[in-house]
Amino acid sequence: MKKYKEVSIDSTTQQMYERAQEMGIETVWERLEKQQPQCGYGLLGVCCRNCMMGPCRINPFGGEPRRGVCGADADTIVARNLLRMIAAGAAAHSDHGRHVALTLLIAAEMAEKFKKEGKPVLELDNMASSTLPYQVRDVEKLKAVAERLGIETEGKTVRELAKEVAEVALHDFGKQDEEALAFLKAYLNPKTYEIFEKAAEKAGMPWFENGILPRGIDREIVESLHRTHIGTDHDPVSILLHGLKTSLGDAWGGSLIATELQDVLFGTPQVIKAEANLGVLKEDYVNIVVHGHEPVLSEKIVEAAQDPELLELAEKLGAKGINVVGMCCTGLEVLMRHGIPIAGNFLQQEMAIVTGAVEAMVVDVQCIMPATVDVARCFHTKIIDTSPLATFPGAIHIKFDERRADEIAKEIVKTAVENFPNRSKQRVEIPKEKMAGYVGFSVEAILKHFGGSLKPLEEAIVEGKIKGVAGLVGCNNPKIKQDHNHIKIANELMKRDVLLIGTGCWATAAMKYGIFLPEYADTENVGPGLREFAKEWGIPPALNMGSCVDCTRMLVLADLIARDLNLPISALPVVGSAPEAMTEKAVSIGTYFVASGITTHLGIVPPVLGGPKVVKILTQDLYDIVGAAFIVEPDPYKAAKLMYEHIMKKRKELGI
Ligand code: XCC
Ligand code: SF4
Repeated sequence: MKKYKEVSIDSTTQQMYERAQEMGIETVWERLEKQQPQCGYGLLGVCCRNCMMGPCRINPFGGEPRRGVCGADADTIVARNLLRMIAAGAAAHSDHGRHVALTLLIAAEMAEKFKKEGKPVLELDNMASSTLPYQVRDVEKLKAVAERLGIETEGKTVRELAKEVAEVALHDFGKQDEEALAFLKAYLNPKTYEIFEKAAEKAGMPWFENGILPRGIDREIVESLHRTHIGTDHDPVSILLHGLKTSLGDAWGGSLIATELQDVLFGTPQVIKAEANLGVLKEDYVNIVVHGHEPVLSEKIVEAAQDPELLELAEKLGAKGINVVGMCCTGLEVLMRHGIPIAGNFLQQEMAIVTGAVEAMVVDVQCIMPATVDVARCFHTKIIDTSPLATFPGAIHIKFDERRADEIAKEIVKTAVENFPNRSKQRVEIPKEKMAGYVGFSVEAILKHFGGSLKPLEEAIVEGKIKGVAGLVGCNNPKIKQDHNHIKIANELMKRDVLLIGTGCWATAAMKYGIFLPEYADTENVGPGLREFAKEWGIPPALNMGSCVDCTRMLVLADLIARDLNLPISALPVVGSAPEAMTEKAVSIGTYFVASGITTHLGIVPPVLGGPKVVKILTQDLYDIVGAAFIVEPDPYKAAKLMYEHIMKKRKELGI
């Protein structure tokens, strides 16, 4: 068993991990230990199970077997496996995006139906009626998205516009022509577009019509599975080019649609102060943890928790109120928009239950460990699964239906409230630590903060006050001490006057250590230039841009800077990093960052080392193809140095 100090730098995790050990509860760290030694073939990416002549594996030391039964070599197998990871990650993000687009469409159609039934027309036309399960909270954003897409906005009701925008989004998923995605065309600057168009030709594969421009979000994912089927694509170059294309369908399609339409439905984040870490759980309250990814659910849980009848019930049962807190990305969604506290990142999901103070963990999709059900069995906690596509054996199933969102959300909250009397008070131990921070830095909020344009930021970069911008993303991974690399890399970059923007479990990590407080700029972890800039503008030295799908906010921001300077994104002094990457989604994000022109660091070695050609393409050749590539470096200090060097190289190329 590990010592508590080995698993995390977060004292709340350490405390709860120790408690779990005392109670004999198995957690992610024990399960990882039981997996040791992990399969060397798997780690190198050289095993293939794509057909039933296999499984095959290649000798990574150059001896026999050099080929699978079909004749595929190590590079083919590694490239195929990587493409499947990208496709799965893109699928997860994009299916989330589809769900949001469908929700907007359903709401618009319901508004139309109610209108015909003679309900208040004005409210329904504006999609502001409380009879609708989902309303349009940000009409300005809806108009802005519509305008970008070239949809005529004059004289149209909110309802009509919402329907049209949702339809364009849904069309991008299923369209069959060779044109690039409508959303991509609407958001991407022409210089980067041109790079996508010419990428395949540069890589020596002119038969890729339109290069790596994604045509249909679903289509590229399906084609990934097709290409990797036995006996189809065997050239690591074309396999990886399609990987770039699929990931771009995620970036400038699925994830972008998720972010933009969530803003339309739930409001575009604005700067707001909130709190993070397990200390946000409250001893005398009904604690509900919303965990997963889709605010289509968590927004409604937050609403239902304010229902007077449910609050009354909670009081009747001895609670002071209902405390909704977040976990992982859905937590970030409600944090960004409403300042709902976030209890933790990926490796804290079991820890939250170990407090003994959680009445219900309400989950939807992605990054939810099935082990939560086992940990919950040791307490009174109920795991409630809600998505028709994610069922957890042993959980309570209250499946969500957007048309009856309010009713179901209330049922879920009621289930949690009624569980309060089952809590054993003696078995509650909530860590005290929590940290405040400013969140809500959407592109719109950043623009507003800088007085309507990115000029102040651009000038600071040109002057050298800020050397560049780093986008930090991604998960926790128990192979790395929780948050350790997130924080080290962040500090090492800020020391070198690199402004940070970030999302996902990185953002929660940063918030827990106070990095989202403006005061953090006064610490020794921030260089003088960045400190001056942060103080001048009253911002923290790192900006929380939201959840994983909100990585597209970072892309849109980079794209705006690129537009202002009339450059492709790849010319900018920007870098990306996923210091503790874990999911297939992180692989897709890393790939689309690189494809979009942002050189990106991975702190976990992805399973590619068994394919030398693949490694060369990913870490070198891509510079010539898209102007960016991967940096793989597990050591956070070395990683930060390499990222900084990349920024300085870009500055030099720009002559600044
Ligand atoms: Fe999941 Fe999104 Fe990774 Fe965290 S960061 S472990 S993907 S919750 Ni996106
Ligand atoms: Fe083996 Fe080829 Fe089948 Fe893969 S596709 S399992 S390498 S025979």
